[in-house]
Amino acid sequence: MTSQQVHQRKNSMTRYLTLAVCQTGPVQRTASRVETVGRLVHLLERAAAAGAELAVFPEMALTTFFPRWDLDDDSEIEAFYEQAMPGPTTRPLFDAARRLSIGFALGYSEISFEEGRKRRFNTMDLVGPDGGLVGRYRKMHIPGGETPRNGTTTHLERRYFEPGNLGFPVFPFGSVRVGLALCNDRRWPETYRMLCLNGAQVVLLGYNTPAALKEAPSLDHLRMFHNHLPMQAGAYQNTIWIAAAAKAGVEDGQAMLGGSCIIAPTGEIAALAISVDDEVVVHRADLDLITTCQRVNFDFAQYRRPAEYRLIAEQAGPVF
Ligand code: CDV
Repeated sequence: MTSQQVHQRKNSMTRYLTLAVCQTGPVQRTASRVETVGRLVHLLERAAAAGAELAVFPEMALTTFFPRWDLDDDSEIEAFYEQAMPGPTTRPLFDAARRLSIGFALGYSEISFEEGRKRRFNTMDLVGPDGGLVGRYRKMHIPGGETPRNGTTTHLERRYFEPGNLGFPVFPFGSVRVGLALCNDRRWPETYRMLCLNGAQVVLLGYNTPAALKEAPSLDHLRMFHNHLPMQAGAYQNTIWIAAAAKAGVEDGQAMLGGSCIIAPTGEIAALAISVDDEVVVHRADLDLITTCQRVNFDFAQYRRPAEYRLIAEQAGPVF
């Protein structure tokens, strides 16, 4: 067997999924949905041209990150939400997925009518390469408050969204199991562990993180570190690939962090965005690395002690 044949044989035995992170620059409030969806379609085309099979867009990719504002008028607020996915203006993205034969995950603000009432969720949909819905996730960890706190950054997600009610689902994407997460979810180890225990091999994550917070300016220099740290730990400790797409650049006067990346189950950043603008980052993810990392340290079935971890599920915070 020639060395090329050995290489080809090794490749055919190794399973890969080519991932794309579609970071966006700012989406200003003045931008129309048609204009923004056009940008996303262009990013998807670039991802597909680079060989990607699955792409992820940021949290609330269709609009400005409006929870930075103290808004009361319902019609003004609901202009940021989607009542149908796909709807007339988002349909071109689904058509592009089918045309390009690429899947994607899209974060957006969702209005749904359930249990006899109108409900608002911070949502991410996973769409297959046929343009069909594969699965839906609704953000679990909703940060901020319902009213502004004096002198600190306004972050009113809890006014605009209720916590997710769909658990931490994992969906089949071809032969790969994919979980979804949104922004603040990435800071909580429970997110990754729940997705891992549900069988995820790849987690797609979208986020909107301000580059500075008035609560603690002394920590501003750590914003990027605190962005990557929990995702790298989450990937390593749960032996998963993570593809995380940020909103970046100055959006309606607020600088958004960026730092979109693809992280391996080793905890290493395999690919990283270098701009604070629309950018596509691609990496051919070696899925066999998952089992290698499991073999080295994380044979869960053998070593985990679930009976000893009951407090994690029963108690929210420390009791002194
Ligand atoms: N969109 C978010 O969930 N943002 C939060 C912060 C900044 C409140 C985050 O964890 O990045």
